[in-house]
Amino acid sequence: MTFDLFDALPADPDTPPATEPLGPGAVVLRGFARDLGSALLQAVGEVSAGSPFRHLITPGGLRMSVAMTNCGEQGWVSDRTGYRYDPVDPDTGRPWPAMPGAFRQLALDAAEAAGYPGFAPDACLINRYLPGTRLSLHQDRDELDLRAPIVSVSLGLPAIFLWGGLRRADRPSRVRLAHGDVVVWGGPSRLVFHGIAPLAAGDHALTGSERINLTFRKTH
Ligand code: MD6
Ligand code: FE
Repeated sequence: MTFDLFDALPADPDTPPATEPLGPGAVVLRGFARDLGSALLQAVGEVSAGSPFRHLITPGGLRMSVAMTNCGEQGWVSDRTGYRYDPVDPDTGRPWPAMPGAFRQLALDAAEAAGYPGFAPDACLINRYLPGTRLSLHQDRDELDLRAPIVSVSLGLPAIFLWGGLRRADRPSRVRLAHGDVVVWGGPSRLVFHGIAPLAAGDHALTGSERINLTFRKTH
């Protein structure tokens, strides 16, 4: 028989619960990636040395305020012709940098902790925010397999995540995401509208004035 010493400790009223439900099939894992933060950010630097951050153009012709790059077998891109996943970085003409092992393992572990075992992402979109950068409400629906969840990792400055509903007009709730928080969602919430409110200025020990977000997807 085994028992865990920590089970006997009373809950600390000042410590928020580690897992916060967002909606059906969707959770925030508070601080899940915090200890990996500097290693993940170093790997982001290596990825962006191969495929630099860029401001994509939406099909409507607008320049996105978020700067993006990708790693893995597929990368999410947008241009005047639409949104797509592409195995080749259109800016370099080469495949996207490989997904670092630490990224793949974190995505697998976070998905499992949220109830989605065996998550095998083939794409990691990396978003970079500076003060004022925002991401308007959208659905992630360019992936062929909508049964797989999405795992989203927040690093650096905190942001307000807008969590809406299945209709664009549904009024979003506001959820603060801090360095190391991981959001996992799938199932009935997979097509929920979501976004990021304009980033507030700040100074983070690891990223200075930036927020970095990693979103892992299974696209094929
Ligand atoms: C961000 N995230 O947190 C933007 N999409 O910077 C997303 O758009 C997103 O966090 C799908 C699933 C999780 C996400
Ligand atoms: Fe999204």
